[in-house]
Amino acid sequence: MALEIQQFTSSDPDFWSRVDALATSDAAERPEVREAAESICRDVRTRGDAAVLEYTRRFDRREDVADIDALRLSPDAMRAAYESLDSAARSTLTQTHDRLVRFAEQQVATSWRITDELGCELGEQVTPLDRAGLYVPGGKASYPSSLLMNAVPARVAGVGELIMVAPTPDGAINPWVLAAAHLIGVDHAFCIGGAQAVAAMAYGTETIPAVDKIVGPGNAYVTAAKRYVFGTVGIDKLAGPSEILVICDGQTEVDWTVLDLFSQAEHDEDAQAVLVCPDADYLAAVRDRADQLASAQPREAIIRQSLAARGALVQVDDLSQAAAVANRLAPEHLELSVADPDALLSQIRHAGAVFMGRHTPEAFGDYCAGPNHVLPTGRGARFSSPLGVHDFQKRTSLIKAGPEAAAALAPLAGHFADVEGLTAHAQSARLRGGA
Ligand code: HSO
Ligand code: ZN
Repeated sequence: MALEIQQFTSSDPDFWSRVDALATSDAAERPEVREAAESICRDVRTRGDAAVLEYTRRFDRREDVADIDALRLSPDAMRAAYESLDSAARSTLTQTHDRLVRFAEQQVATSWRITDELGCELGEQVTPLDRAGLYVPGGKASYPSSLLMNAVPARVAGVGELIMVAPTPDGAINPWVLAAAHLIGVDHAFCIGGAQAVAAMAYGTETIPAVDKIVGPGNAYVTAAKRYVFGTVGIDKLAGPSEILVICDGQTEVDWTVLDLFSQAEHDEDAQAVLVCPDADYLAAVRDRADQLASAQPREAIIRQSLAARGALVQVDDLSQAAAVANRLAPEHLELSVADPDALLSQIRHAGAVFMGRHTPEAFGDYCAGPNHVLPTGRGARFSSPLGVHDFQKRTSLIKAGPEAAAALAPLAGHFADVEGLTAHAQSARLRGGA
């Protein structure tokens, strides 16, 4: 079977429109999904536990559970899952956890204060959120790595309480998810999912505590629900399909490049893998080899579908043009598979995470390098950043004026207030000015 993937070159007259066409359009949410998610949210808001229980029994086929308490995951169950891992598994989990913690610790923002030239003290007080809700997807995207990626920055930020929800269709849950929850020290965990879990954490129910921010990826209903409850609570981002863009100079082992593309394509049929390279022979070699290697992959069907639907081999004039393509697409993951990645990095402006040099596959970042794998998708890297400690901290502004600073600020505030016609503002300011 020949590998199906589109290929085009910079000599094509419509080169840039073909590049643009690779971008994920923020696929207009299907109205029926949005309506269903919103009606579930409203129902949970009014009926609380009873509604959550009903939806869980129905959607997760949990007719076996009689009340919400039966959906609570006990700390003992989480500890037992952790303790029944073999030592290799435990060591992988803890080493990874510790690497993520060390990276996150670099991100902690601290309160600050300065005294300006008027003698006015100014600053910011940084505080962690009181409570965060972690959504752990079930089914094919139930990744223990994602639980760590979402929970570690929250813990490092000093969030007071972590509430975890994870759907358990037919009662099944990934034991590594439970073990990771133990390692993190999740405070409350419930076997619920979907829009009902998002609503429960946003509004609170008799049993499920209301949180201040909900993070973690989910299916279309979860995303629609997150969009709906935003404002009542914070949310991290609206996750779209995952993407990788590999820039290669044509000197990397062909198999390395092929498997890097596959590593993204295997996530799901909507995932995107793009290779940008100035060397036509290399692109041809990748195409041939990808076809052979795909046949040996357990997830061959997903890989082939994803490459056929959204993948591309793009031939450019040189590495600078490759950087321009990357900036245009602002990919979630960008590999610089070239001899001098630092030189090329200086031309990169928009990417969620950059993997520098031939020995740095995206898979390192997906699991254990340290940085977060929750990244902006769908060109979001133009304006947003990876999930991090800052998502779980907030800042409060501080202003402290004594008599001298007040005397200096009063005329400025007073003048502005006059212009805006706000007399009480003007008087309030000038009373402090001593004039
Ligand atoms: N590449 C995925 C993250 C992931 N990979 C989880 C493996 N497990 C989205 O960035
Ligand atoms: Zn991945």
